This record gives sequence, structure tokens and C-alpha cells, in this order.
Amino acid sequence: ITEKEQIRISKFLSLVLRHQPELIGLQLNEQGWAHIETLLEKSAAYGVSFDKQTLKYLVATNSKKRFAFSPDAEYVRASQGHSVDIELGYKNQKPPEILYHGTAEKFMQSILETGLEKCRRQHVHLSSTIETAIHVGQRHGKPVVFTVLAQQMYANDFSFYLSDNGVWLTDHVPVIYLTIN
Ligand code: HQG
Repeated sequence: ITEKEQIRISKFLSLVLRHQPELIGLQLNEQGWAHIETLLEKSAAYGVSFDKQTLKYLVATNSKKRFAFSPDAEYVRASQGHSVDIELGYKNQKPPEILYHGTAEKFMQSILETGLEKCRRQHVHLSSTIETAIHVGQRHGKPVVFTVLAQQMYANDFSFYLSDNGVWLTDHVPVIYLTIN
């Protein structure tokens, strides 16, 4: 399998496991899991063919570990990044003192007015390092990084979740907890 093909299938998996399962007639369960055999069948019928071996390889080698298998290895899901309404089931836990959010300069003004919103996704995504935040921000334009006073938020009863692939998630970050890095 070529690298180009790997990227194509990974992007397709992000699309159907995070945003549009209905595109191929796939159903995710309440925790976002897709039955692997069904996923393979429906993908092939849609014109994106890959076997279980390839799926295992992609899940294992994915640069951001975006996908995970269920303990019984019958199901696969995206570990974060969803726009579809599912319940990932991560436990609320105490975050590090500081987390970072990378975004683009063009969103700065709006963020300083309303805080960080989840927009199309199910959560606001936060990074534990500035480097990662810069990468996330670059996807949208000239990057800027906000520092989030995560532990202060937690002390004030905001919930934080750590995804299986190390991304911190929360529902909303009010402006008072934000500074520009
Ligand atoms: C911005 C990638 C205006 C927010 C990454 C972001 C991440 C506001 C954009 C994951 C705003 C939404 C998520 C406000 C937030 N006004 N703009 N009040 N509040 N925004 O893509 O965090 O590669 O939905 O700053 O690594 O960029 O896909 O979120 O720029 O983990 O696996 O609205 O996606 O992972 O953009 O990225 P996104 P994100 P993957």
C-alpha cells in the first residue's frame, strides 16, 4: 500500500468515523464504535476498498493515533474530533496547570469576544504542548497559540477529558481563562 493510498484511506476513515457515517450507510453506536466487518463492506460498496489487515496497519501507524480498536477487536472508532453526536465515555479528570489551543490569527478577535467554542465539533480541543498547538493552528492559517488556565477552570467545576490519543477536551473556555501566548 502506497503512502498516498494510506493517506486517502485515513482521511476517508476520519470522514465516516467522525463526521458522516451516513455517507456510506454506516451506523456508529452510542460510543462512536463502528463494526469493523460492516465498515469494510460499506466502504468497498462506496468504492474505497481495504481489508482488515490494512485497517490494522493504518490504526497502528497513524501519525496522531486517531483511531482505536475496541478491547474485543470487533469495533473501531475515532478517539476524538467528532462532529456527530456520540458519547466517548472518557472520565472527567484533572488537567495539567496549563493547556494550549492553536488557532489562526483570523479567529483571534472572535475568540477574545466569546471564548473558545466547539464550533462544529463535540468539544474544544486543547494540546498539552505549544508545538502541537502550533501544528493544529497552522491547519487554519497563520497560527496563534492561546494559553488556557486549565487547572483553574477545573477548580471552578469545568470538566476535562483526555482522549485515548492524548488530546484534551472540554466544552467551552471562557475568555477569562485565556491569554495569548
Ligand atoms: C476556532 C485536528 C471563532 C478554533 C487537531 C478552531 C485537533 C473560534 C476552529 C482537532 C472560536 C475550529 C480539532 C470563536 C474556536 N470564534 N473561531 N469563538 N472558538 N474557534 O478544526 O481545534 O488532524 O473544529 O480555534 O489536531 O482546530 O483532525 O478545531 O481554529 O485535535 O486528527 O474554530 O482536529 O485533529 O476548527 O482541531 P476545528 P481544531 P485531526
